[in-house]
Amino acid sequence: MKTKAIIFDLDGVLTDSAKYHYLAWKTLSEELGLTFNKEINERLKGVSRMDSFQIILEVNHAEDRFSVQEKEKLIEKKNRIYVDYIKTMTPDDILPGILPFIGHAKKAGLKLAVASVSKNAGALLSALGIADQFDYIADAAKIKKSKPDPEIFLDCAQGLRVEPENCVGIEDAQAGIEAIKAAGMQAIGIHVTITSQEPDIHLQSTEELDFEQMIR
Ligand code: B16
Ligand code: MG
Repeated sequence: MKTKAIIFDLDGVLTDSAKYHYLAWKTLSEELGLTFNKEINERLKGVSRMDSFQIILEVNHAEDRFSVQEKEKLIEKKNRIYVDYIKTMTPDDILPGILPFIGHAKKAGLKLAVASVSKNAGALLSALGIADQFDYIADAAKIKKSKPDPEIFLDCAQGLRVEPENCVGIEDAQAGIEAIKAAGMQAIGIHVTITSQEPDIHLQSTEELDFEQMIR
């Protein structure tokens, strides 16, 4: 099947903002006396803010500790910590290999989209100076189901007016790989901690992205 579009995840693919999500959740968890570590963090990749907090609470057997309003306030607090981190980000924070890969794809006439469930995606893409490189950026506020549901990837395909079978998705999270495959697309994984479905191509870093070799 001919590739007509490439759909990028943001956190962990275009830039390493995943580390700031981790640090922000760690700060909040420590304040609340909750256990939080890299293993738990892996499960939060591609998962919405509230769903992420629910996972942390579940792991700590603390599902009933806070009311809905308290949870809303706490995730807002996590977001303020995260937003402070990403304020420091610049075009220098785009991961290696991404800009040449985007350049090749555009030259070949492919459409490009961003499938991030982050409500900070617009601000982050602007800070990186690449918002205008994409033909479509999914609006996380309109996406009802977190990855591994295929909703956000199907929304991007629709936004680009390209059939899912002609799309390639690039993800760093297991939930994202499952979402891409469930959408009927080809998946490129970047340093994914694989616990179930494997991507079609698995790379250790964005530096290994090679347009000529990987996109048909
Ligand atoms: P926010 P992605 C996801 O972005 C992150 O992987 C996930 O860790 C985060 O909880 C989610 O965005 C929501 O982000 O709190 O900024 O709305 O990987 O889909 O680009
Ligand atoms: Mg990601």
